[in-house]
Amino acid sequence: MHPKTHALLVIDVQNDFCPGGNLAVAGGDQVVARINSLMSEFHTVVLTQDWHPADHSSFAESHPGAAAFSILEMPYGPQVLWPKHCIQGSAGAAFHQDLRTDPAQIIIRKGFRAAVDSYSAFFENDHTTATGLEGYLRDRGIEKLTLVGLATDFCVAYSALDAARLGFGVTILQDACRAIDLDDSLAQAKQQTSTAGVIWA
Ligand code: VGL
Ligand code: ZN
Repeated sequence: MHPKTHALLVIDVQNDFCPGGNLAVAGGDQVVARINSLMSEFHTVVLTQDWHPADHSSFAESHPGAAAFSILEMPYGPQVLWPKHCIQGSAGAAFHQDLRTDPAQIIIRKGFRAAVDSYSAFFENDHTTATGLEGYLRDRGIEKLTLVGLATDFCVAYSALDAARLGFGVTILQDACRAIDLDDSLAQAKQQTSTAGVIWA
């Protein structure tokens, strides 16, 4: 068992990021068993859920003529346009059916504002709007985080980067994550997070 000051943060293990889903990550379902067993090692388990309205601005479908996986300049910076995914209340937004959810003491939903995406579990992509997770973790005396889930190079990496900048000790367990790897995004994510002090284990 890890000390009580060390929490497990499980990012977006949802059907749309698993094979057959609308934004399927290769091998996304392969992380479930490992994450389930890791949950038994932590006193505090946090789950996150990507949770978009149907007209979300990060969807290519919201921008007529725009191709999926192209980049659009938004008021808050460049944004990848994704296929529609994780629509609030849909089967695609549900957690993978085999993921243990009972050990989770809080589920953080993100990306529910149509105008701004949220890769990170801490801040939306404008880098200023907070989800409240920082306050929750600090109130609970959490100092260290282990991150797992989907996708390594987007929501896991952005969450890790913010957590490290906020002063948490952060480890990403690579074998419990899977990546989208768009245009070298995995290598870039590793580089950027490592510079911020994130440990890739
Ligand atoms: C994610 C792209 C869009 C993720 C979420 O969970 O990594 N990626 N929305
Ligand atoms: Zn999303």
